[in-house]
Amino acid sequence: MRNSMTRSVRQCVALRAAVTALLIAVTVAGAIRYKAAGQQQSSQQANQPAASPPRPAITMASPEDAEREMNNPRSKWFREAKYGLFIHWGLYAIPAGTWKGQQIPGIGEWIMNRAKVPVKEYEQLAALFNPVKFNAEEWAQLAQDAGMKYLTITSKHHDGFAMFKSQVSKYNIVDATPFKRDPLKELQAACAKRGIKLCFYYSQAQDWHEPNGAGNTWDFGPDDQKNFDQYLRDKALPQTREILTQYGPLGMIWFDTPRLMTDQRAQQFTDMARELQPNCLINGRLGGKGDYRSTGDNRIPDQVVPGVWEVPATINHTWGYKSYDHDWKPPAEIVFKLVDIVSKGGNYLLNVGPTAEGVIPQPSVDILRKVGQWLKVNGEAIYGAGPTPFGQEFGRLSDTKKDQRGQPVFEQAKEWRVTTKPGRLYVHLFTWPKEFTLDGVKSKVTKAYLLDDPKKALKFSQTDGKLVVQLPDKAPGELGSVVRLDVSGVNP
Ligand code: FHN
Repeated sequence: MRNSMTRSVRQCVALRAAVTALLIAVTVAGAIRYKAAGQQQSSQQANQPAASPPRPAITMASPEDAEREMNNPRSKWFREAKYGLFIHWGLYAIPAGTWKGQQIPGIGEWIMNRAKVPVKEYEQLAALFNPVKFNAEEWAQLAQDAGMKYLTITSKHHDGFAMFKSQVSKYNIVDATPFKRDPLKELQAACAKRGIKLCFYYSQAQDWHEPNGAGNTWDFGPDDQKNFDQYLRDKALPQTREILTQYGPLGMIWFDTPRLMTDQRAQQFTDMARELQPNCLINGRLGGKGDYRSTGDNRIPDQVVPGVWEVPATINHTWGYKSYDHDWKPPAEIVFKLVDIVSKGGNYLLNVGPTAEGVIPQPSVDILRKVGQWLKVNGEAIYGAGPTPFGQEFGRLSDTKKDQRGQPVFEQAKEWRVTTKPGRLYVHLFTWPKEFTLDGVKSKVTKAYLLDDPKKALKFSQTDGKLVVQLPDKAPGELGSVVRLDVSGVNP
């Protein structure tokens, strides 16, 4: 084990420069195309079969922009939080993936679009929406037990239905359903009690309920023949004002799929948010510049990405509840992804899709709680932690395998990751060698121990930048164990 790990680390060091150079070239070239596509990749994915070439996970920022993102006081809490709960909840939880007896392929919250359900039919779901089991305290408590520091919930998704009391449109949960309660109000109180930052998703461009909103071509014809500015004026902007004024301080507004959005249109939202809540973050999918960037859905970059960014991700394969999607990612995979993302400099926004009764499916609850237990022990290596100073641990470009564009495929390695804080390196181990060898550690290691057993110092030696840490026979953590290295001097 030791030899193979040492060998693979050495090989990786040798290849690191070449890999990085190639990756930057690939990513930057792809990023230009991605930008031109207006960050609509995921909705395109939702509409297109697999034929189009793979896109890079994220738009790269210029060094100046990345620096600006990192120094933005508004995003300080976000840069430290690292892990948030995404909740997609709306009328689509009623059909739960099935329309008129047919299972509709794709993500659950897109059912109206995928099955081309006319507005007049879809809106009848509102009269059936009565999530009597919804309990804001339980949801916020779950986020807390899971170790998540912020909660981002759909206030209005593309179906156009507001999950909050709105004066702008009667098509909202208080006025149009037998439930009559405002779940976002209840969540505001429950999150505030626990110090969880409340954030609202708002679909600013797609609104399949409105004749002039983007996206509904089956009822209202092509988007380019719509009066999109009127839709913005009559619904999206005034509803954005409502969510910015009715729920106290928000952590952020999470806009999405900026179809038809121009810089000028986006600026109206930005101006409103800055005026009403100067501390509220704007994510990267408004259509103009946000406070940080989102990756594509479920897309984790291959290497460290400078700046501030977030990976929105599903826990199964859908965002909105689908009764027959039981393919849950196990806790070990979620922990690995969380560590992987943090070691590359990002945040992880992990989604659950509650049912029409207001219940978060039990398997997702169990998974989140298990990851939360891991974070109780190892959280200091995640919250407020920075990316790795190494990079060889991520894997390498294949010598033989090529993707559809003829570019070498990145072969991910999963043995270990590193996160950092000033004076500390956290080595996350996902396999368990007898001793862990790390080349290229220039600063002096003064102490080593496992976060599972902080009182027991681990033996180590360090010669010419090569560090060897002796490990106990058995891994203490079921989902991954973390060795903390205290170092003096500059990392690594
Ligand atoms: O179309 C939406 C989708 O339904 C979901 O909300 C995701 C979450 O990131 N965003 C869009 C696709 O990227």
